[in-house]
Amino acid sequence: MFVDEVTLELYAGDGGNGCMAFRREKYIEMGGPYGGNGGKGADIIFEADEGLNTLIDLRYRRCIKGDKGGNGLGKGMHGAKANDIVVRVPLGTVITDIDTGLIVGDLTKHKEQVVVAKGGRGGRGNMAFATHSNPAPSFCENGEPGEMKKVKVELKLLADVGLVGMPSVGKSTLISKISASKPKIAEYHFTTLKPNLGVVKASGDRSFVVADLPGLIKGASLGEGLGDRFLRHVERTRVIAHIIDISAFEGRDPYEDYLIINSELENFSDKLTKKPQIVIANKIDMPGAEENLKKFIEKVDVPVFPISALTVEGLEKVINKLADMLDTIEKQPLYEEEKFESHVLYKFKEEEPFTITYEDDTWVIKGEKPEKLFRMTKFNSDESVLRFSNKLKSMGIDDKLREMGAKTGDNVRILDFEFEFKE
Ligand SMILES: Nc1nc2c(ncn2[C@@H]2O[C@H](COP(=O)(O)OP(=O)(O)OP(=O)(O)O)[C@@H](O)[C@H]2O)c(=O)[nH]1
Ligand SMILES: [Mg+2]
Repeated sequence: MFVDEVTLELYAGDGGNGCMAFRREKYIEMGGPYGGNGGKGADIIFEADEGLNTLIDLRYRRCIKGDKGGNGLGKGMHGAKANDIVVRVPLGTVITDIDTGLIVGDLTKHKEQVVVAKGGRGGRGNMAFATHSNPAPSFCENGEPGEMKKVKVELKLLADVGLVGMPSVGKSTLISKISASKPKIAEYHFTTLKPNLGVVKASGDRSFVVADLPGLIKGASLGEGLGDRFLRHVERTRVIAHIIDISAFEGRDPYEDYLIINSELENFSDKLTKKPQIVIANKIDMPGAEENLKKFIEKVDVPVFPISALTVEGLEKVINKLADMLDTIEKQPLYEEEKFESHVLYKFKEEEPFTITYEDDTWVIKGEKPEKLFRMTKFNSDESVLRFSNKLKSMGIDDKLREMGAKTGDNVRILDFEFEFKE
């Protein structure tokens, strides 16, 4: 099975909790705080692997979870960092964050990696909080929660030229003659059910990659036949080679075929109509093909190359023409809208750090920052509660509550924690 799209839920590992402990040893009085930090939670990393060519391994996974970092321990021992999870995918894999619609990874080189969901940092132990003014803090932090992301993982084959056309026009026959690729060839429609790639050698030591795709028919964009889902692979090719059966052996008019396929390309994406295209008129060896070719050329204004994939007539000319075209077309950035420099791409939503609403006589605070602070606080000592409220104050939450009219004694809630507002 050829799988080229899956959606996954990723849960990076939470950080380990910090530890609260004090040094207790013979002859050492007031040993001081001695609780270590928690370890970092597991990142979820995607890595390109040239040995893979489908996303089938991810098909039934649906959700990937990273381990939590180790908890900190007494005697100043830090928790162990969790092992990162490395998800191997084929070259040409694009990972999109479903919630934001942003592309978070586009893996095109062997061993290239991208951290898609970051593990939480470990919570600090009380040793880390010691200061001059508070040399023996009796509080520690919980680990930071790991990132949670819903992603779409898509495979977009990396080819220079995409072969598109109606079924049985000879796309697979062509790739089998110009490259080492050996796809199935037969006289019935939809012989090819998944894309095939082949490397083609041209004159002057040049080479390029061709993708043979399943056939398209009228209404492919509406799901007819195999539908248009394989056209995603053409989105990143540089040239479209449009194959038609100029022998009209099956009774269809080649010019009509040409128009139908172009309108299916257009329905799929504007990007496809902007790509340079050549027409390859195949099966020129058949009776009547030459006359059809003359009529066809009069109607179109794109270069037309008559060939016979069967007898290999005209193949050299087409190959060199494609190589010439590729020489003049720069390898474009894959995503013009989303250029990214390094392999790690993080974009955060520009948002208010928190929101406050008044519901059922309670001030409800929401937002990633205060919620994270809540999750990382261990409410087991007065000191840690005090630290929590000081942090809220420094985020500007106190001021905002006052501004909105909160009074001493009012209820305030973060997640499921309720407390009273104090002036
Ligand atoms: N006479 C002649 N027959 C050809 C030529 N090229 C392909 N054929 C025949 O056309 C039929 C279909 O060829 P394929 O290469 O499987 O066609 P396809 O475009 O890959 O078809 P799908 O995968 O079904 O979309 C086969 O029987 C081929 O032998 C040619 O140049 N001349
Ligand atoms: Mg085929």
